[in-house]
Amino acid sequence: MGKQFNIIIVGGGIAGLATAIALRAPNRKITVLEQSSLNREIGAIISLQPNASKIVEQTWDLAKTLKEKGSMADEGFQVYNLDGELQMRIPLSTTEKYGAERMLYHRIDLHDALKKRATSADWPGESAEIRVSSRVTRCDCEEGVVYTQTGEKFQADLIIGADGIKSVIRDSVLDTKVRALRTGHSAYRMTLPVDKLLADCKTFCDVVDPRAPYTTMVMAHSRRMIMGPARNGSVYSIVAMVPDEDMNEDSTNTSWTTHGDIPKMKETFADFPEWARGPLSCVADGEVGLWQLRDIDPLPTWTRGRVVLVGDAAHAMLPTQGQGASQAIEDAEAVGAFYADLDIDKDGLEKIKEINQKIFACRYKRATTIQQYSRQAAKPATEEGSVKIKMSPSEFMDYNCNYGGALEWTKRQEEEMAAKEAEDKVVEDISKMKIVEKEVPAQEVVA
Ligand SMILES: Cc1cc2nc3c(=O)[nH]c(=O)nc-3n(C[C@H](O)[C@H](O)[C@H](O)COP(=O)(O)OP(=O)(O)OC[C@H]3O[C@@H](n4cnc5c(N)ncnc54)[C@H](O)[C@@H]3O)c2cc1C
Ligand SMILES: *[C@@H]1O[C@H](CO)[C@@H](O)[C@H](O)[C@H]1NC(C)=O
Ligand SMILES: *[C@@H]1O[C@H](CO)[C@@H](O)[C@H](O)[C@H]1NC(C)=O
Ligand SMILES: CC(=O)N[C@H]1CO[C@H](CO)[C@@H](O)[C@@H]1O
Repeated sequence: MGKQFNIIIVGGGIAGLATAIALRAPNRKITVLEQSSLNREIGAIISLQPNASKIVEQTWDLAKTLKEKGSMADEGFQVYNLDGELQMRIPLSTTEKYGAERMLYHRIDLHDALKKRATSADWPGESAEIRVSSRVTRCDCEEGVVYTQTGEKFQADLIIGADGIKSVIRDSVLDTKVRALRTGHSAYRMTLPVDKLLADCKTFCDVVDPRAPYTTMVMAHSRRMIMGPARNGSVYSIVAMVPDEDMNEDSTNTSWTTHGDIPKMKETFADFPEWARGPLSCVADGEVGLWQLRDIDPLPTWTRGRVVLVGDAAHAMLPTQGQGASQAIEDAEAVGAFYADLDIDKDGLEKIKEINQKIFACRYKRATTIQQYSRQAAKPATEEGSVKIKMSPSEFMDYNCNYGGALEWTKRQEEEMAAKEAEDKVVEDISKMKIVEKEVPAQEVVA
């Protein structure tokens, strides 16, 4: 047996754990450095789009584990307007079209399942080790060294920057401080027991069955509520998005997450249909969080030397498409696929740099397009003063779901590129012809 392939993953969130799973193989040592104690993963529901749920449930074989925890396949979208009228109802069984379902999980359940899959000896490949309370402060990308706050130093052949939207690894990769940007949007988040909704919130339950695996949205011009169930329909999650300036809270508080003030939240949504406001009165004080939503601009690169960025560190995005975790999982699959054949006995730094570039080239366009679309989808949903919704939630479904993994995607991109080059050549030829045409009268004028 030859040398061991030594990998450090900075960050034990969804991106970091997923990458640990994807990289697991014999003779590889994977260490995840996580700043927190990993015990306080925040609740609420997270959805995975079909391409990502396929990776998690089928490729990584976690369907059964997640089912036991109460995972639910989302059966569709329904959208109501400010008058409380149903605007559209789109049944959404994606299996036939995309080969997997859009899944709804409790965030804690998904995180736990990934953690176990990365660290348990029950799965093939060497299990990853998670070191908690290890806050990384900086990284030497060429040497492959990370330093922790407590003065520890770790060296590896490959370093994965999975340290989220405030990534410090990103700063080392780009050699500059990249700031998370305020997007002008905030979101109230709350998770209610369904039993409580059924007992205390009858007007709401008459319109929406909180146990049914359906995503419900109420869209006003600039505010919206997005809701759905998790854990076999026993809990119900509500995200209420609002532009910062429409929020009745003190928006001078620049903390990213604060305690949401229920009376102020209710004031902000006062013109919403009575049934939709019901749950806002059902929730207990202290159970509402207010998040200021931030994202980052597309980065010029995700890699330098032995380091490659994944997840929010590479492409933090607004939650309007519910794609943050899905894109993190697709990144992880890509890292696993491109590193599958690395032979650490033969391949050195040059090969690692080359693979990291391939990962970036494969993932950049798709993740960036979805990131930009998530920003665009945060824009007002109706024309000012109108109740008609211009945004169709099915619009982007095809693009979101049409992804068969990193290698397939690279092949497809290359084909598209070749097709585009051929097309550009035709366009170029045509434009040359036009220039000639235009030059003729000009010459005539001169003459
Ligand atoms: C309101 C809201 C709703 C969302 N809803 C959805 C949804 O429905 N579907 C979806 O797909 N996505 C959703 N997302 C996005 C999703 O949560 C993230 O995009 C996804 O979890 C990927 O995260 P990550 O692992 O890259 O980063 P994070 O989850 O931020 O994890 C980063 C980890 O790194 C650790 N860390 C950070 N810095 C350091 C350091 N210096 N040293 C060591 N460790 C460090 C952190 O403690 C953390 O554990 C939502 C986000 C928000 C804000
Ligand atoms: C969810 O339902 C499945 C069966 O459909 C069951 O096996 C599982 O134990 C349930 N889990 C929870 C948390 O309710
Ligand atoms: C801002 O929010 C934080 C977190 O909830 C809180 O501790 C702090 O007191 C708030 N500051 C102001 C000025 O409201
Ligand atoms: C879930 C899933 O994998 N869906 C689609 C992903 O993309 C490929 C094509 O690239 C489709 O064939 C899958 O149906």
